[in-house]
Amino acid sequence: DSPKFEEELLRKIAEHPCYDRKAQHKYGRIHLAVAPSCNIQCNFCVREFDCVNESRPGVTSKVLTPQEALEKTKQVIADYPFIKVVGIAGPGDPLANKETFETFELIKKEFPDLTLCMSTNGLLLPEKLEDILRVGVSTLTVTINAIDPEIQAKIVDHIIYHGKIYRGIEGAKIQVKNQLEGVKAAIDAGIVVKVNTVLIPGINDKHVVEIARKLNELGVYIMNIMPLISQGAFANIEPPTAEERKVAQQACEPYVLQMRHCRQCRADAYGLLAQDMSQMSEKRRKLIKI
Ligand code: CLF
Ligand code: SF4
Repeated sequence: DSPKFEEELLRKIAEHPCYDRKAQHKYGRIHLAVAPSCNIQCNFCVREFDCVNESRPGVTSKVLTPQEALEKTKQVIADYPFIKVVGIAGPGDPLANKETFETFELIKKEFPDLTLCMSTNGLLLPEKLEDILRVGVSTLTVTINAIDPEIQAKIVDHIIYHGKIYRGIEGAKIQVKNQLEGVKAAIDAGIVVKVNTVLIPGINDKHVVEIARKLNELGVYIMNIMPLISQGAFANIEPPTAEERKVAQQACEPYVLQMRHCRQCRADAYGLLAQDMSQMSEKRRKLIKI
């Protein structure tokens, strides 16, 4: 709680392209796709794609080893010094992969000034918080699509927790509890938390304000309401219209700051948010040997 710590966090927010709308045109992020495994099954997820809680479907990002991820970061940062954030967001759940922590340790040693960011489904957040803090993550995204287990049970088919499969409401109760406890503990420990909520018409669209109220209570910094990408078990649910999304954001805004510039990045995206350089020309890729 020292003033210096506060000052440092404010700087990190001001230089984070997802946390500060103004930063998106000035500062970039690099995602390192080192985390292929996932411990839950969301009904909108098709695992040939990156985790849809923080990305859009495409081809799954190529998984890198921690060492390869460090090399890639060195090359990219040399070319794009405006990148201030190193994030791990998949292709699966970062907390379900030990490589996530190995990678952050390597990055922190080499680039102590960069902000370390992570996006997770939150199932393992309470038990992994100590590791998250140890490796120096300061901005954390948790995808919370419901705080009511009855609704959550419609969104996630099952979870795998401590080696056991829990389906439906039983799994939903464990996940929601861990997400909320984990978010609270992370904020208490000084991490700046963002929450992603996938807006699913007919499932959680009437529930998002209740989520926002809870986020306010917990001290979440910013909420990102993302449109459903209709696939998997939810292939028949129409995604929300831009207008429906806007209405949801407006309803939540009194409780928690709204992010409206999300690009649903790939797990291996880098550069400015507006220019997903992982999808740039082959020529350019070859040039920087990625
Ligand atoms: Fe990546 Fe996510 Fe960190 Fe940003 S993305 S882990 S908070 S550095 Fe940003 Fe991309 Fe939207 Fe994510 S625009 S998908 S919100
Ligand atoms: Fe898929 Fe991400 Fe859900 Fe895991 S957390 S099932 S990778 S959308």
